[in-house]
This record gives sequence, C-alpha cells and structure tokens, in this order.
Amino acid sequence: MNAHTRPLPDTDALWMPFTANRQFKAAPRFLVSASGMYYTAHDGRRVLDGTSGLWCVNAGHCRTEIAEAIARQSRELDYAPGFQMGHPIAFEAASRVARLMPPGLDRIFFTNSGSESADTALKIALAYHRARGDGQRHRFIGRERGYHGVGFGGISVGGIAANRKPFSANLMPGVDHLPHTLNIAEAAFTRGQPQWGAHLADELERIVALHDASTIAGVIVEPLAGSTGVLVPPQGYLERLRAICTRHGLLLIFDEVITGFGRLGAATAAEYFGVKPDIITLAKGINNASVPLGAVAVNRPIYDTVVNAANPDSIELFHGYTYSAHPLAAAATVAALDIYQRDGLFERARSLSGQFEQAAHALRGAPHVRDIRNLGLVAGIELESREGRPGSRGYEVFLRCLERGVLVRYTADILAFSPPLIVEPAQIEQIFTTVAEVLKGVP
Ligand code: PXG
Repeated sequence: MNAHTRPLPDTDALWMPFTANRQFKAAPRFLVSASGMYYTAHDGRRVLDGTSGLWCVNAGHCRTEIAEAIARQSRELDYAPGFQMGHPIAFEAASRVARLMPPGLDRIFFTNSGSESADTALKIALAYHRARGDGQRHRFIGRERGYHGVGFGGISVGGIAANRKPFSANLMPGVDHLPHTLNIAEAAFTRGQPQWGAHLADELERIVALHDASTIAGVIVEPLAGSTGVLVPPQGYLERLRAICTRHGLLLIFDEVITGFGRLGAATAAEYFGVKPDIITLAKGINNASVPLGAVAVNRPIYDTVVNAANPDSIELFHGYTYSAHPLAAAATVAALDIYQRDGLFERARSLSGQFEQAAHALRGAPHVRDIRNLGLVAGIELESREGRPGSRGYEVFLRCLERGVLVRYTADILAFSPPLIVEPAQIEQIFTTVAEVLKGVP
C-alpha cells in the first residue's frame, strides 16, 4: 500500500506528549515513512527534515545498517536481564560510547531516555558524595530555561516554568538555579558564541556562598540549551563554571542529550568547547534514535568511589532499568556509531557549520525576526510575539513550512533548526529560504 493510500488512524485513544491534543486531533498531521533527509507525509508529500526528528536522527532516517543490526539482534537475543547477568552487545556498546567521551569519562550507565539519564546522573552524584563520606552534599544547581527531561529530578533542576508549575509542591528539595545566559539586548544576531555573558557563571559563586559548598552535590547545565530556544553559551562561560565547580568540589554535569553525537561538529560539546565535566548525560543521537536509549558517562574516580565503597559482593548503586542496555538498543548503538565514524559525520557537521550559519543569518531583517543564534548545526530564529498571543506566530510558521515541505521545530515563537548531519548544502538553503518566504506571508 502506498503511504498516501493508507486509511487515517482513529486519534482518540492516544494521549499525545507535549501536544495540544484537541488542536492536533481537529486537524491531524501524519508522517508515515522516512528515508535519509526526508519524511513522507500521509498525503504522499516529501518533507525535508530540518530538525532530525526531535534533535535525534543525526545520521538521517532508516539507515540500512542500523535496521539490519536491530533485525539481526532481535533474532539472536531479543532480551536478556541486565541485572546480575550480562550480554556481550551491552558491553560493546558501552566501550564504543566510552571511546567517544572526553578522556576519563569512560564508565557508562545505560538508561532508556534523556529524562532517565538526567535523573540517573543526579543519583550518581549523590551516591558519589555519600560514598566519599560527604553525604551532606545534597543540593543541585540547575539553570533557568534548562531542560533535563520530565522526571521529578529533571524538572526540579530544569528551568521551564510550565513543566514545573503543575508539580510544584512535589519538586525535589534543595535545588537552586543559575540565571540563563540569553540577553538579546546585548547579543542579538551573534554568530556563534556571544562575547557578552561569561560573568553570569559567577552567579554560581553567589549561590555557593548562600548555601555553602559543603551542601551542594553538583551543577547541571546543557552546554548549549536546545529546547528552550537555542541558547549558545557565552565565550568563557562554561570554563568559569568548570573552575568554580572544581574550586568547591561540586560535580559538573553536562546534559548532552542534544549536543552529544555530532550536533556541534564534535562527539560532545565538552570536546567542542574544551571543557571537561565530571558526568555527561546522553540519549537521542546515541543510536540515531532508532531504539530508545540513553546513557550517563561518568569519570573513573566517580565510578571507582561508588563501587569501592560497597562490600565486594554487594550491589553498589541501587538503580537501573529493565531495559538498561536492551540488546536491540545496544546493537543499534554500535551500528549508528559505526556510521558516524565511517562517514565522518561529526567532521561533516563541522565543515557545514559555516554555510549553515550564513544561511540562518541571511534571515536577519526578514519580517518579525528578533534574533538569530547558531552553533554547529543548530540554529534558532526568535520571532516577535503577537500581542497577547505568544506562540501563535511560531505555530503558524511551523504549519506553513510544513505545507511547503520543510519540517521545522518551534517552541513558542522561537524556531529551531537541527538537520541530520548528512544534510546537503542545497537542503540547508531550502530550509532557510522556505522560512524566509513563509515569514513574508505571516501576519
Ligand atoms: N535533556 C535534554 C538536554 C533534552 O533536550 C531531555 C533531556 C529528555 O530526553 P527524553 O528522551 O526523555 O525526551 C531532552 C529532550 C524540542 C524537544 O523540540 C527537545 C527534547 C525532547 C522533545 C522535544 O526542543 N529534548
């Protein structure tokens, strides 16, 4: 059956995530298949993927090698318990991920999502301090506009009001937040990292002075904040955070769920910026989003401290998931990492980033454009909001781009672009010229 002759599914039963369910169900939009840079919509139209799905399909869609690795694995060993038992592909996947991490961050805990990775990282940080006999370090410092998924830990250290408000009475205690780093008045239309803003890292000193370092376990930030509108770290900012954390014995956690696996033109943002955290959270691109998988990479002293603090025959960390290192997800990871390496996709992202920046910033001066931000193969275009109807313009631009065959992401009135790293220069042009045309016609 052709994609466009399939009957439309009934939409009632599915409670859609992070979606205006009634709005969607009144006029549903379906993607039914994908290949390389393109989705096929239900009506048979090709849609250029300007977002790598949700920042995750870094090698492009339906890669044969990954599909085959998953199929092979599902016939050979579909599932095996990961508690007190091992299956080889889990260890292989961990070794492969470890090799891509900054030197020393080579102990890998598998989860099933970015949210679980964030919560796992927080637990590991607490376990580490406790194992060192420093268990009063219980606080975490997150950041305004941070996104660390939707677990209670993640929303607590996260900085998105809408994600926190309904659950505000039940957030994790002992959390404080750094200010976010976006300042359009100071840094509008900056290409790459803004010069303004490194001093915002010094807020961490103020927070440490308030709570005392001896009560703080760690700091968690996205090196580049993706989902709240592409906030690029100011020059020197991450370096200062690192220095302050080191000075006070706080673990620095980079949430690299979006930036991991090539988005900035390196395996990690840590490598790209030359700033080494103690823990990195991963998901999405780890296996090209082909099977749900997340991971937490920790440095050896953390692993050794936690593990050596327990009796040799005791479980050291009371944490884990039925599907930690699920064989299919692990096999997909090895296959995806093979593709990234064989095709040099991280280097490709780096080499395309100049043209990508040019194409994004060509929209300066287009109607409603307030700011343009970019780094690697990520760009954000912030639009002026309509009076009293924030988000409505972003939504309309998204819909009109889709009609013209380009998938973009919008958060309120910020458009986000993060195409697969296999994107061709002409496709980069197509993404941004489509947005430019659409903006001309959007009130
Ligand atoms: N951390 C970061 C930095 C993320 O971006 C998560 C954790 C949570 O991952 P899971 O796998 O639990 O969803 C994310 C997820 C968007 C968008 O369009 C971003 C995410 C998810 C969905 C949409 O900005 N990021």
